[in-house]
Amino acid sequence: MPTKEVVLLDFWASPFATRVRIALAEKGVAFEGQEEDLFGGKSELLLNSNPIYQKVPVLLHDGKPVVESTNIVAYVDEAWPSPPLLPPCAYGRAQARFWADFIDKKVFDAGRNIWMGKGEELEVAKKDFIEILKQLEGALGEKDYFGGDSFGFVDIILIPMTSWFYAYEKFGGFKVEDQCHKFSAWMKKCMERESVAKYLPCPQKVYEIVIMLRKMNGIE
Ligand code: GS8
Repeated sequence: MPTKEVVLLDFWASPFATRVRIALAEKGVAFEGQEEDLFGGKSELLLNSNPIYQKVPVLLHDGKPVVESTNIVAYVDEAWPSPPLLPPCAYGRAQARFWADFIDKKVFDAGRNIWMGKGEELEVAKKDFIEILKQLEGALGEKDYFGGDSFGFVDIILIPMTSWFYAYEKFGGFKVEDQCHKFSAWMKKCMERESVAKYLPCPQKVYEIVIMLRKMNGIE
């Protein structure tokens, strides 16, 4: 059993685990990160605390596990209420949950279709990916952040995904910035935050992981 109050079962390149790191940093909560070896062998602690999915991240709060990153970020917001991440009104919260769910269902898988794709499949994957970013730009509107003036829940769910964009761009032969100006401006604004700058994985290192994943999937 971990003795620290807040322990995160982590993997540095995981955009899902990065969400939790950023959320804890925004709340000023000290935590102990335990890096998992996802390709070598998962710890007993991970297997026991997330028996259903056996995935990172897992947040252990006083030894009690919370799993699934969006669920964990919502838990962090309730357990440490200040500063709030979700909006105060019910409608704003419903909107935030809708977009978090959209991001969960769409962004990572669309990116994988790019780095796994070839020929016509790759062209379709790129088109789909840009379409998703355009839909997100629609949700952002003229606001600085998804929730309005301050960095919040949806920003935390989405920003870690962007550390994989460099790999998508390299394998897809395109630039997000050329096609989605508003999205790129939002990314840059988020990067200025200490929590994001500190915990976002290095895009070049993520690219190396993607090269490895392509090899593991038999793509050269
Ligand atoms: C996804 C976590 C996940 O895919 C969440 O927490 O939001 N819906 C979950 N974790 C990956 C690492 S990042 O790609 C993982 O732990 N994979 C190990 C495995 O699949 O065995």
